[in-house]
Amino acid sequence: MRGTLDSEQCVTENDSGPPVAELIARVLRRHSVERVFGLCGGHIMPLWIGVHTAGIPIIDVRDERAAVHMAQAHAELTGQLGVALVTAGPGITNAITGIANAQISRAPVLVLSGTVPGPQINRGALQELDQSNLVRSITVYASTVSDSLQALYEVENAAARALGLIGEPGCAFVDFRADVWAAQSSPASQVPLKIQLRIPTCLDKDVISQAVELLLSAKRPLVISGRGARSAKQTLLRFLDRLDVAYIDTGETRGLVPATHPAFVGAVRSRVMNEADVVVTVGRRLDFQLAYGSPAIFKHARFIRIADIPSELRDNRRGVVEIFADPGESLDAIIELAGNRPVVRDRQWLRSLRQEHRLRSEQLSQTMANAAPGSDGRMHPYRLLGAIQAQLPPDAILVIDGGDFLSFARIGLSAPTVLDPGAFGCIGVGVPYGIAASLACPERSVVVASGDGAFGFNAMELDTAVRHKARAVFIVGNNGAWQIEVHDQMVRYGKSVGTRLRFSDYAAMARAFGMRAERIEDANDLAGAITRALAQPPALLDVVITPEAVSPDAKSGLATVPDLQALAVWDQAEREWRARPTRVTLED
Ligand SMILES: Cc1ncc(C[n+]2csc(CCOP(=O)(O)OP(=O)(O)O)c2C)c(N)n1
Ligand SMILES: [Mg+2]
Repeated sequence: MRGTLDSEQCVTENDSGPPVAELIARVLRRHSVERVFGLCGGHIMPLWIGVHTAGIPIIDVRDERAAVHMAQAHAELTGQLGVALVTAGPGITNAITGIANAQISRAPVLVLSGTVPGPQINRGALQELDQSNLVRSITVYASTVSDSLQALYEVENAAARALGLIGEPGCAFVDFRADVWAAQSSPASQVPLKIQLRIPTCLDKDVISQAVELLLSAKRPLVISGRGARSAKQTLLRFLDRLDVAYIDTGETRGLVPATHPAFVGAVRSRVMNEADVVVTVGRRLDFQLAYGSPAIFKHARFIRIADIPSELRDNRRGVVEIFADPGESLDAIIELAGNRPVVRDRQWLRSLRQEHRLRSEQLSQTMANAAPGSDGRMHPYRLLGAIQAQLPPDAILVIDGGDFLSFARIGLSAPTVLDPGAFGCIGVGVPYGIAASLACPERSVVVASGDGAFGFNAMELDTAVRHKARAVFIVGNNGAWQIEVHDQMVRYGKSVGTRLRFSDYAAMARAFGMRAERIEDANDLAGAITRALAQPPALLDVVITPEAVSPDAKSGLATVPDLQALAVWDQAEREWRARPTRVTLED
């Protein structure tokens, strides 16, 4: 079940027809929109004021891109619609990165805007742009409202589309001709809508039974979760317990299954992908992070794919069993049908995976505690990450961002909820995600760990954090460079070009906005500074680290963009597999 939309009572029979802007504000309120992220402008002013009058807080930002990133984080953390309100022309072009990121993440985000009044179309009007056409290829729905009668319908429809009530979830876009805002919404536009749309789960017993047979008889089963599994945490845990499988997560569901769970073998990801004989994807696309499901990497696997949207059901690699239904209900049905029947497992394999995973995790903890500084005397990023992890509250929301620093953080930090730049590689999300997370979950600590380059994109939003009392702690891994790119350039071209920054004083920058901030250059000062920051957010720690540390992503060749696969080693495996005289591509 993905929720319902109900706009009854947005308007009443006695209502003589409020102006469109007011009507839309009421619709948003009716749909429990908790806050709207945006940046004001004349083309949206009536709705901006209407939203405020309707009692919905507005989080006013410094760049529209940040507003959409915040709406996305809000949506991902609450499961509710995230709403951004941005103005015409450059307001939209600034928002494009956020729109594309939300769409690729399948996050339910509604972007509302205004555009030139009808009588001025094509006459060189201020901020004129064919906005809905521009964003159509990166949204699930894009439409321009020129007629007040369509206003309610369009917003309802776009919200339903964003939430995935009638298809893939993602970013939906509606803009309004500015002359429509003030138009009275006639009774015809006020027909109370009660949309209770959802794709009913209709589990096919035969298909569930095929999944059960395949799973029970698998020797080396692996489960991988993604976006679609987020609402099925408890069922997923029961599934892992009952069926005695190996499990890896991905950025989309990091933290969903605690790193301490016996099924979790994230430290031996490549090995388990190579060796599994049955792979269950739960609401997860087989994208570049999962080697496109290629038989060159998943060498022995048959797939069971479970998803409630097509893009997570049959992309890249078909399943021998495909369950198109709510992931939680599907896992439940499998558990129930499996009953008490025994599983056939390669126990030695599971044991050795767990052992290797444990060993590597222990080695990592050692490295994090002791990693030596660079020849420049600056601390290793692992020392910083170790100090953060040591004080991270158990309920923390963690936001990680950057190049090398993201790669180190992905491995070195864990928390029950983790947000990162995602499959779009959208660096710069850290600050806005952290702000939205603090506002959405004020009872939880929020820590943003970002590379200095990634931090810079939306650094101005520190001002937004202060103004809106977003209680996040921002930690900058300051290595004075776009370092993962420096590494790639040095290895492949023997020189670095346009990739060095300065070890700028980001603490001074934060203080300029009225935020508590410290700059740290000595690892011995970390613990005290982190304690102080956590005690009094919002706060920023600017931590100088060595650029010499080579991250796992730099080593794996992610930054070099190989032709066939994302990682050099997978690329090589794919090449060899493709060169083989006979390839088996069809599942039996
Ligand atoms: C918007 C955008 N621009 C550029 C890139 C390419 N890119 C990926 S990581 C990275 C370096 C990030 O630098 P920083 O945040 O300082 O992390 P570091 O590698 O230095 O640890 C760059 C430029 C990208 N993914 N997205
Ligand atoms: Mg950097």
